Order: sequence, then structure tokens, then C-alpha cells
Amino acid sequence: MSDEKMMENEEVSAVLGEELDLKVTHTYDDSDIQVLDGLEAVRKRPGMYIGTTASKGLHHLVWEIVDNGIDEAMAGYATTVTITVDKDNIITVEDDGRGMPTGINEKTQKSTIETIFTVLHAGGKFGGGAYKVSGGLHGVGASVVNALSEWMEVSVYHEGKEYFIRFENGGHPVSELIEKADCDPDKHGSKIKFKADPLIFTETTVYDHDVLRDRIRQLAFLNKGIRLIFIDERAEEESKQRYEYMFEGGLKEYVKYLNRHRTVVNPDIIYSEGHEKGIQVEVAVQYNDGYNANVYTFCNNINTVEGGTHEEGFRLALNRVINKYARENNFLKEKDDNLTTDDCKEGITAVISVKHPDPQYEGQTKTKLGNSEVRKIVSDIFGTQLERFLMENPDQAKVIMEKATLASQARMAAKKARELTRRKNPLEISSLPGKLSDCSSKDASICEIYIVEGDSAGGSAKNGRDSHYQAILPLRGKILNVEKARQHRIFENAEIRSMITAFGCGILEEIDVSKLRYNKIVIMTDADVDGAHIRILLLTFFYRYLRPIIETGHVYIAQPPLYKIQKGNTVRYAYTEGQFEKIRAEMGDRLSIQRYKGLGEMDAEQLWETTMDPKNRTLVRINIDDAELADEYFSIMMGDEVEPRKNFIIENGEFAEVDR
Ligand code: 28F
Repeated sequence: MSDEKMMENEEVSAVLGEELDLKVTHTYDDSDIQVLDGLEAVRKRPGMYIGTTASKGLHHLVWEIVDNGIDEAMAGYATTVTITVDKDNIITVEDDGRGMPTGINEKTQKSTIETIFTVLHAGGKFGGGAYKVSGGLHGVGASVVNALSEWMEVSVYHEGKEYFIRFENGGHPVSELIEKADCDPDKHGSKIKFKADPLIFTETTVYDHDVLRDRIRQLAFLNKGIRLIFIDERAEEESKQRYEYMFEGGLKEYVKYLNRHRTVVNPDIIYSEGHEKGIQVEVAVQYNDGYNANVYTFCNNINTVEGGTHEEGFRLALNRVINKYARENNFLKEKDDNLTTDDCKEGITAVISVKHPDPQYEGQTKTKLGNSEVRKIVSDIFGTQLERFLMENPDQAKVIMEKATLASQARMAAKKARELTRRKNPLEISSLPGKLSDCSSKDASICEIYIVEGDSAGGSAKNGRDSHYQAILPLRGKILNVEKARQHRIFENAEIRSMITAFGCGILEEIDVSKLRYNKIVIMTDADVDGAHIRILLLTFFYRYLRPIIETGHVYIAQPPLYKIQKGNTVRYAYTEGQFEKIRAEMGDRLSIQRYKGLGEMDAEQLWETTMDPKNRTLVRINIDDAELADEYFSIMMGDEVEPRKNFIIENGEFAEVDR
């Protein structure tokens, strides 16, 4: 959309803030054309408004509407927001708030409701000077959802009347707002029903049950006291048809939930809440016996993946208060260095949520909070409460102090071990691990590295590969479980050291993906339980130490065939049991069938043909959109508890998409 058009639409939306007038006229004029132009612009370039028209964008429609219901509840007028998805993937969102204003807007000469749903950027400021605190990343408003819907119906219940308006074909009102029926005089609220337009969402119009449920549960944690109900009429299992979430404890319950599979160190969650200069702050913290930190930050219910000033304020307070307490209570001696923030964060699970009337987002994906005043506000509110917690709970303070000082000692040991993994000069080939059979090309954009389990498979891979762009790194036996080991042990591990040197991009906070020596890192393991275990160990290591290479889509899993089916000179390979049945049926009888138990059973040529040749192979790209889910995945897969692991494996196959 041109800037000019945007201006026009903003002018129209500006009138929404003004008092409502009850004149009932409905003429067709210039503003109608403007309005339809605006919605048409949304349909022409949906990506500009909702980021993508793939599954993520489809779900965005729901969040846009749900956010408005949550705002009404956060403003104190609604208690409950109900989200229903029916058998045809039609979404209904309903709240029990005041109901949208049913009067006429003076400037547009149309009902406020029609205006909200047809004028871009209408809404914005909420009635009564309150501000919109929720709102998706794009925060585009209900009119965008309307523009991208095949149809939409809006009902308002207010003082014994039901008001109704319907839009079709991307936001065109079928009639003006009507008083449709009488209703229970005690009923009040807004209801929006819509069908995403398949002409726009060409990839899919089917909502993902887990995505909806997880985000709705998260919104309930982030907005304490609000009841969120999720109804999925498509679900066959009764336990998946209805969920009701309401957390009086807010983030305290969120942290408890995040730590549910872990052994916690401080049984009482450190919780603080406060507001200053119109900015609301809520922080909850609990340590577990692990070594990793899981810190989730939000602004206006948006997951600020890149962190920002709220996270900085949190880190400042954590460092300052823990060091102060450690010194005053002799956990640190005079000669000792201060604990680093990372020391203070070992094993921490923390959620930080701020609500800001005018958030500024920065960073590559606009998920980094930039408002500088937030730093001190979070630091003050959380710092005061943390200090108080340590004073009032000396036993829990003691374990936290011991944990941080142990982390500090381990860090110093790790520093020594880690120096050994750093390549002095990235061009210095001699420093590459001896086991690596590198490729000859130095053009990282075409290079691939296969990480192969075992020497015999490593041999086949080495002989079968195209050595121009394919490198092979064989691993011996199981690699270290990084969830269960301290850093210095991890850096002493030979397999891990060879991977770090081969990749060449550094690790942890020093990582630089642009230095990665291969475009594709391919994990190639046997198609059995041991192979799956090694794969998980490798992915856990990547997730914890090299996360950006996963996030930027460089990590793949090779799919070796399960069967070789031969009849005369015809050879075919099956990669799944289903494929095997199909091929067997197609090829008839007198077949010679080989079931591969491991990569080692394939000779070099077969391995190339089935698993490494870009013309035939299937690579599964690993992607982790949701850090919380990924973390849950790894802590369940690698943790001590057997039962959740079993259930998890049964429920979730693999989190991955297929790619070539
Ligand atoms: C199903 C999703 O969208 N709920 C909403 C309200 C309530 C008001 C409102 C909404 C007025 C001038 C914009 C009512 N009474 N749920 C929802 N509930 N919008 S959306 O007002 C809109 C503003 O411009 C409301 C008094 N003030 C506000």
C-alpha cells in the first residue's frame, strides 16, 4: 500500500476516538471507496499485514481477535474469553465484556462496529483512555482479519438486545448493523465468527489444535485471573474437546508449569509484581538442578525472543542482588571475583512479562524490546523482591548461593577446556579434527557435513560421497548428554570438540553463523532406537550450544532407507513401512527383500544413491519455532523421568519438516 493511501486510512481511523453520535443515515460516498480500497490493499499484500499466508498467518487471525477480548478483560470488563473452532475450521471468539459500541460514528456516518471492521488501523486506543496492552506482533486489528475472511459475523449483546452485522468476500458488509433480536437483559459482550478465506490462505485453512491450545494456555498464564476457554469441535478424543484455563497465580503458575518435569532447588517461587509510569511488570523465578537457563520474556503478551530492556533489567538485578547477598553472607570471600550473571542464571527458569502502552520493538525479527526506561523499572521491582526473598528464606537462599558459586568454579574450569576448542585461525586447515574427511570446496554455501555414527558407516560415507562439497565426520559411540554434564566436561569431550572445530562458527554467545563452514549439517544415524538416541543427543547439543544454526535452518537429518527391494535388475528402496508395503504390492512376487539394520550394511555406492545423492535423498530439516516447546522436548527426552518420556515419544513423532 502506498504511503498516501495509508494516510487516508489513518485519517478515517482517527475519527473513531471521537464521541459516538446516534444519527442514523447510511449513504454511499467517497469514504466507502476509500474503505474498500484499504481492505483490497490488505488482500493484495496480506504478508505486509500478517507476515505470511502460511499456517502461522492463519493462526494470526485468531490471535488478533482473541487479543481484543483479552484487552476487554484486562480493562476489567470481561471475565472470560471463549475460542471455538468448529468442524469446518470456522473460528468463534466470544467475551462477556461491555460489547462493542453500537452507535453511529459521526465522520463515517456508519456504525462504530462497521467502521472498526472495515477501516484499517481502527481501534487502536481503547475507550476511556485505557490502552491496548495485548496485540500480536503485527497488531493490525480486526479489519485485517475481516479483509482476509471469506465471511465474518459480529454480534454484540447489550442491554437486552443482540446487534448483528455480516461481511462477505473480504470485508464487504452485507447490510448495516441491525438490531437482530432481544436477548437476556443480563447478557453482555462481543462475539466474532469468521471463516479464513481459502483464496488467501492457499496453503492451509486448517487450524492446528496444539498451536491453538498452547498459545491460549500461555495467554492465560500471562494474564492472571482471566478465564480462557478453548473448544475444539474437531477433536475425536474427549480430552481434547474442551480446555479451561484460569491462573490466579499468573507467572508463578507459569514457572511452576515450566519446571514440572524438573527437580527444583527453591520450592517457593520468587515472584514480583509492580508498576511504574504506566508500565506493568511481573517476574517469576525458580531454580532447578540442571545447568541451563530458561528465561522467557514478553511485552504485551508477545514473546520477545530477542530479549531487550526488560531482560537486561532482570539480569542487572539478579547479578547485583545475588552478589550482594553472597558477600554479606560469606558465600564469596573478599578475594573472590564477583559471580557473573551467567553463574547466577545456571538452572534458572524465569518468566518476565511487561505491559507497556507504547512498546518499541527492535532487532532482526522485531522481537527485542527497546524502551530504555523499562530496564530500571524491571531491575527495581524484581531486585527489591529478590532481596526480600533471600532475607526471608535463608535456607533457599543458601542453595541458590551454593549453586551460583559452583557454577562460577565450573565456569573457570570450562574456560580452560574451551580455549582448546577455539581454532586460532579459521583458515588453518591443520587445526581441523583428524577424523574429519573434509570436502575440497571452500564455498560454504554449497558445502555439507555428514555427521555419521560409527567408523564403518563413516567409511562407506567417505567412499560414497561427492568429496567436492561433502565432508564426513564419523563419531565413535554415544556422544555426551549435555543436559547432564557441566560445561568443562562438555568441552573436554572429543566428539564435541571435533564438531565445534569442524563447524568453525564458535559456540554459545560467541557464535557467528556467517562463519559456519557448511551450509548443511546432516545427522546420519541408523534407523533404529540407538540411532534415534544419538540423534537426540546431537540435537540437544546443537540446541544448547549452537542454537542459531538450528534457527537459521542449517541442521538436517538424513533418511536412510529401511528396505531394499529387488526383482531381477530392478532395485527400489523404501524409507517408511508404508512405502515398503506399497512397493511390495507394486512389484508383485519373487522379490528379494533386504531390511537394513544399520548404515554399515550399505556399501559406499548404495549409501550415496539412497541417502546422500541430492537427486534421490530425503533430508528432514530441523526447525524450532517455539523455544518453550523445544526446551520441553529436550528436558523430557534427556531427563530422569521415564513416564513423561514414554508418553512424549508416543504423542510426538518428530518435530521436523521434510525438505530435499
Ligand atoms: C470477540 C473479541 O473484540 N471485544 C471487544 C470491546 C469493548 C469496547 C470497544 C471492544 C470505541 C471507540 C474503538 C465498549 N464500551 N472481543 C472483542 N470489546 N471495543 S472489542 O470499544 C472500541 C473502541 O473506538 C468498548 C465502551 N468502550 C469500549
